[in-house]
Amino acid sequence: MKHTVADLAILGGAPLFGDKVHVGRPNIGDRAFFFSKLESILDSKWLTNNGACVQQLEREVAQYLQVKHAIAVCNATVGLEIAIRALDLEGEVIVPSLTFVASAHALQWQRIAPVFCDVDEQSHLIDPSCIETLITPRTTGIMGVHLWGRVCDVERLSAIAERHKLALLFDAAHAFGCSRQGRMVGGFGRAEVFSFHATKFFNSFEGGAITTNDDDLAARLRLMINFGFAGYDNVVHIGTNGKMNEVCAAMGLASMRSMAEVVERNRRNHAAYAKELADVPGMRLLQYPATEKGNYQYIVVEYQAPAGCLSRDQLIDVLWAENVIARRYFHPGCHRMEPYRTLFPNAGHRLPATEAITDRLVVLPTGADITATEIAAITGVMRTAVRGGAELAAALQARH
Ligand code: T4K
Repeated sequence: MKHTVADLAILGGAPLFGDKVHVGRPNIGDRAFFFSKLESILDSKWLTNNGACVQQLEREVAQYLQVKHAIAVCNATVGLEIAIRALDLEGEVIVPSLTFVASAHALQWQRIAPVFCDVDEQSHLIDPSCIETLITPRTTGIMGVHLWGRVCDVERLSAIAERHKLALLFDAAHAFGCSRQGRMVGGFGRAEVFSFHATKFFNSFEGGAITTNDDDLAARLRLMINFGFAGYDNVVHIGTNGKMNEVCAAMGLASMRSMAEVVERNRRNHAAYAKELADVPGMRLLQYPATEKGNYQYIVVEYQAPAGCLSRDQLIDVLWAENVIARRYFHPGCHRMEPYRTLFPNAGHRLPATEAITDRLVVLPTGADITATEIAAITGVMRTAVRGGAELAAALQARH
């Protein structure tokens, strides 16, 4: 434990961890199952293009999410691009700026302008009360993002979308296994898109899924992920290559088999962080609703530096020196990244909550590899750093 400022690695003490402890460390699913699947993939000589593992993963995902169609894709970014095209979106689409840049890029990549909307300061989710003022004759859709695995106010968003005849799509990259009022994420809006990237609690190395209850849309999505082929030599639609391969699907199936264990571990980690951070000034740990299913995959802290204490960025520097690779997700907000900063230089004026939140965010490591003792050590550093007050802040300032 680091009880004094002088123990901190940034001031010359030994780092807390010999090896780096990262946010986003993958959870490795059932290894024996994965290896046996690899053997059968190699034996079958069927490596991609709607193979047996992909089909099995799609069935299992659809059943788990209680949705009619789950279409496996190579990653969520391509999944979003395909869903956006399949829904015929064009012109402008309303999307939060507080998200991973892929949500905005998936639109801009297709020359659709992302119109950035503010979020609710407590939940970090798109604020429905800000949406209607952003609607113009060019608006064709709303893309909600279930950030951190917390679920958007789907009822209000659906009502707005219906009233203005807009398509409602969800970036559900963070929300696999989460529910709202007992309904699993996957069936909301016209379609939802999940990420199974290595850094997600449920991973297929790279991958994702588009889910929908709309049969026609599902048929269209299936054509689009495979160049528009509707059988040998028969192309009936414009398409791309969005397919998931068999090895990724096998990893997804292995993750499926260890998912409950990982979620329980994440839930316990979250509770441990909550207990440890309760007495640290300036820290607010984002909570997950206890009555819903959650995946607890992000430990998100809003740090508002008490007067004179070290800043958020200094706190991150302190943690990195200890080999705790905390992140500032999703700083500085999409609207401050290119090309959006240049295209929409005034967007920040209507995003006060986003601007405030992005300056406070600290995302901490969790997952199957982190122990309660390590969490106590990480939070101990944070406590010592904040208690170091003005003296530590000045010492860190002097280092720059
Ligand atoms: N929408 C939202 C809301 C998203 O958050 C994302 C992705 C998407 C859409 C798009 O989904 P995909 O197209 O990726 O399926 C990472 C992930 O690459 C990205 O998938 C994720 N969100 C985002 C939140 O995080 P970076 O740029 O932070 O990655 P990187 O390389 O810095 O790695 C993150 C941390 O994970 C590091 O501390 C190292 C650790 N790590 C990473 C990998 C890949 C490992 O320990 N092992 C690994 O194999 O984007």
